[in-house]
Amino acid sequence: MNKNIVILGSTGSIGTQALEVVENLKNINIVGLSTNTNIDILECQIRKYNPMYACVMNDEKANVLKQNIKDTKTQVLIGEEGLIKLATLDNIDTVLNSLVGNIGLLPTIYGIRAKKDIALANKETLVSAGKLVMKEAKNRGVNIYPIDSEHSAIFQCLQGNKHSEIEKIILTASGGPFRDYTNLDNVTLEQALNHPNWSMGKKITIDSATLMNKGLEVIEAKWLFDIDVDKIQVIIHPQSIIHSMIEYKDSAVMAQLGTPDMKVPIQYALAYPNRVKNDFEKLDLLKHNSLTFKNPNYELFPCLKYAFEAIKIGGTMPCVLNASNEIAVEYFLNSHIKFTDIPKVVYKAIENHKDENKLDYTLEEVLEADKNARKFAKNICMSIKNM
Ligand code: MN3
Repeated sequence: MNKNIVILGSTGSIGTQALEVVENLKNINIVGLSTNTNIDILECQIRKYNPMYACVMNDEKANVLKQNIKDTKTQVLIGEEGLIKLATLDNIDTVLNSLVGNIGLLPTIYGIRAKKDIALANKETLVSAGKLVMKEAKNRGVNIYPIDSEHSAIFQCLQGNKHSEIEKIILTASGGPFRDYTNLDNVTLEQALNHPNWSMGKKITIDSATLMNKGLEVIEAKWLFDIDVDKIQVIIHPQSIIHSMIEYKDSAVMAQLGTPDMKVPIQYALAYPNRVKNDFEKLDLLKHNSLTFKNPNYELFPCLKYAFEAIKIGGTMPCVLNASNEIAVEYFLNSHIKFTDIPKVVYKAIENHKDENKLDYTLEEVLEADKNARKFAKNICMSIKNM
């Protein structure tokens, strides 16, 4: 059976790999693609896949693209409105959301409301509003297929087993480029961008270096798999061969292994429940002398600690954690603040938000908390920058 999909964020790391997967699967039609500003790559994709629609976040770039692809039938949409239109098109089955950051939230929510299945790489969506997103999905009978490698692993380990018999989830982390460091005061942007195992976009690479990525994934796992955070254990596994595990009540542990290649979880999300033959690199365990494990250092990587704290507080606190982190990472990427300032900004934003917090929330309250946290975090970053 053919499947019609849109890929939000098709020019990024996950988006381009998703298109490779689509080529291998052969039964998938690309109806829509989108980019933030990368219209040259998007134009190549349009000429190759002939989608009905293409969306560009940036107005000016959208107009340039319109001129450049006049000879094609693809219609150009603009901005968040365009993303929402893509996510709710009548003739699509699945929205693959590989947007970066909280911009992915509304297209996911509207996609779910239009009864589209979601292949989700945008973890910020679940961090900011996991409770809402999962409730909407449940009410409408929509499936959310994880694309994050750890969550795909957990999803795979769940097949054929009972959710009620899960004892705990063991979320593995590569530990990032600084996993063996004892002091991070003088680490550089270049070092932080140099991930040892995975090749990914800049934002997630920095999040991996601070371990905020793992913190966001703890929250993502809590919502995706409806599990108490106290039952989620983070463990550093530098080789990134075991992508995560589930321990069941009978003490059996299920693990999913593979080379660190995002195309595997992307394909599983798009082909589920089928396993389709491909030519991706096979795992050769004989090339790995050992698989090792250790506890994360919560003092050196406080972002991970803050993520656990934020989800335990609940309400819009994880949204504030995520929003302030997005801003701090942006300032770090522009060399305006130091690596060790990132957790400081997040901590201040959490402290600032404490009094306003409540357990349940509406979409409007999430968007409001997000906006306020960004503004607050920007002010903190500016004061650090000008110091
Ligand atoms: Mn991951």
